Amino acid sequence: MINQDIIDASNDDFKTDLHTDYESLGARLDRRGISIDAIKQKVAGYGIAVPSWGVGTGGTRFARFPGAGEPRGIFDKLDDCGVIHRLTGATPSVSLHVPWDKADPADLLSKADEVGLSFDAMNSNTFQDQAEQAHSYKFGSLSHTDAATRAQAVEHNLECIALGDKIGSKALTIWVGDGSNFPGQVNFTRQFERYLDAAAQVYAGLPADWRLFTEHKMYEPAFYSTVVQDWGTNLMIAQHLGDQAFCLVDLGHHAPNVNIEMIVARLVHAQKLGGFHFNDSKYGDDDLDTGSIDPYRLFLVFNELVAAEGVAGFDPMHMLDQSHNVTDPIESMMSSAMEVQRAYVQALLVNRAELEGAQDSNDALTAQAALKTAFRTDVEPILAMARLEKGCAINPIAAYRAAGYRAKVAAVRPAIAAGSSGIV
Ligand code: LRH
Ligand code: MN
Ligand code: MN
Repeated sequence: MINQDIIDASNDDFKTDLHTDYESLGARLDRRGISIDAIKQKVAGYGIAVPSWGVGTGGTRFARFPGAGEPRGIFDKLDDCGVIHRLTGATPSVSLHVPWDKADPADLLSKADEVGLSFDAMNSNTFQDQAEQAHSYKFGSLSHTDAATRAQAVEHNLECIALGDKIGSKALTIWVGDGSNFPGQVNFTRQFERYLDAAAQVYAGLPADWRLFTEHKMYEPAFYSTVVQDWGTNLMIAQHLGDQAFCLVDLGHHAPNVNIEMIVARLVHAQKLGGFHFNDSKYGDDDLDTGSIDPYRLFLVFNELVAAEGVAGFDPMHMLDQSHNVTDPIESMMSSAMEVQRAYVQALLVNRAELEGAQDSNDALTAQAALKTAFRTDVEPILAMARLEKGCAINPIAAYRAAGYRAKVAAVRPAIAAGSSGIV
């Protein structure tokens, strides 16, 4: 889809400057006692999963404005995800959403092999009704008042595990929209108990080497209360279910100004941090591009993650989860994956001895300066050099545009009529 000649030609435009910039940054980091090559090696080995549902143009509950060459199904989505990884070298795996991506496991595996990807966490969907299902999720799924509806939701999650197991996935992420829209509509306690009971049935079906991630979200689609509304409830769930259960933190699922990096630290302490859905937000679950609104917060999250490296049992999975309304989704996801890498590298640059010394002596100004020094470092030459050495693009967006991929797929994928709505 994107041949090496195009990448090489694009890289020729940037190579000379990159070498100069890499050397100059290397000299500056050397003065701080940091080996630029060691940092480059770490980021070269760092991967983030992309969401299959992110390569189609998103939408809001008001409208969706489809772009050209929208993927027709999971196999086109995998092609698009392959392009993201081909150019950035940063996204070796894809997270599937079932039933949106349901397909023959052998076909999924051979397509993934063809485009050089593997499968990350599976995601179940009990927030929408499907044509063939017996019971509606209008009033909830795993926490529904009706036992048959809960059983159907449990069964669907087990089906996601069964599919995932055949394609090499090792985790299931559950997010439910269950909640209520009116005070008094539900009994908070009974609804939560029903959820716990159903989630335990899913947990019981996990293979021994799998993890179960539950994802909290403050509101939406239920606007008065949500059954798994915050990290406190999420932690209770993970602790209730057992050792294979962990909390997933979607950055967009908190109230504005909530201290997410501190939530991360608490979950690390509890040994229950399972993974992330990276995105950014201004108001709510906006699903904006990662790092587009508050890159400092993303860095602060990574500062906690780097500080926790080496802690026993600490192995969170990293995924993007965002929706693209005004950009080419492939471009947005490439740039977002690189923003995640940037935050990671900046966090690696934090002088931890200086930070801890300042913390211990209550020197707040020096402590925050230690973070700011790392955050203000332009680490782009490290990321770009890691890409170049992998045979990927120094400037993935430029190479992507030069390749004309969107026009090529638009020629074979039928245009989608305007007016359809929904998140995929
Ligand atoms: C819910 C959510 C969850 C879903 C995805 C489509 O807002 O973040 O992760 O699976 O969006
Ligand atoms: Mn999410
Ligand atoms: Mn979300």
